[in-house]
Amino acid sequence: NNHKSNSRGALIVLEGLDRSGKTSQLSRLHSYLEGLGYLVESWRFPDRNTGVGQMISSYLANKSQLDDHAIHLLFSANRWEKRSLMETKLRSGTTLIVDRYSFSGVAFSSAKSLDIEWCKAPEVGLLAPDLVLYLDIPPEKAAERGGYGGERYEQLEFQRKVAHSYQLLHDASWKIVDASLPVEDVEKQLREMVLDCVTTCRNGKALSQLWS
Ligand code: NYM
Repeated sequence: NNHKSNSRGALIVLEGLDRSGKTSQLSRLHSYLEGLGYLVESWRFPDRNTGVGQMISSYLANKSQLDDHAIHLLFSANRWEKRSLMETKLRSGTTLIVDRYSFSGVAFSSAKSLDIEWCKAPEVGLLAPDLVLYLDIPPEKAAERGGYGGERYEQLEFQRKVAHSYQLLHDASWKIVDASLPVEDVEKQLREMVLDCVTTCRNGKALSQLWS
């Protein structure tokens, strides 16, 4: 593989309901890309390691209460505080595969009846993903998988609303993958899409910004 020194990494986002399999697919993709010789890092939002991330974590654990708008803006701030590092990594050739991004932000908050355009506004100017992979699973099926951790939002009734919000949000550029399929089948589909994206970015596709 002839890695061009000025070629950039790809920004790849996995989205989906809780228990849709994002986290395990992410780690499989990570190993796959690494095995092919790519520079790759796995990220996730919320990033609970920052000060803002700790406030979010405490909210999700029901240890603190926050106004719906305020927590929405904290989730967004948590992405903004990582934006410049994200850009540096991408421009230096590292591919980032990210567990949740702005789409989770909008889907979860608008499921609480916040206005969808209001929810999108603080995300404008963040880096746009080169690829959004949506792991599609019926809320009932995700709930059957068990392991809802007892955090805020991890309830069937709410997840149904989130699924609806995701439907309003996605556009033709998203790749929708049937996450009810066996893990290996999902993995196989994701590998192809990811490889295609990484190649396009290496060949000079420009970085762009949300929300256009
Ligand atoms: N979540 C995640 C939001 O409500 N807004 C956001 O912007 C993001 C990134 O946090 N139930 C919700 C979705 C999840 C929860 O995520 C924690 P995870 O992937 O379970 O750590």
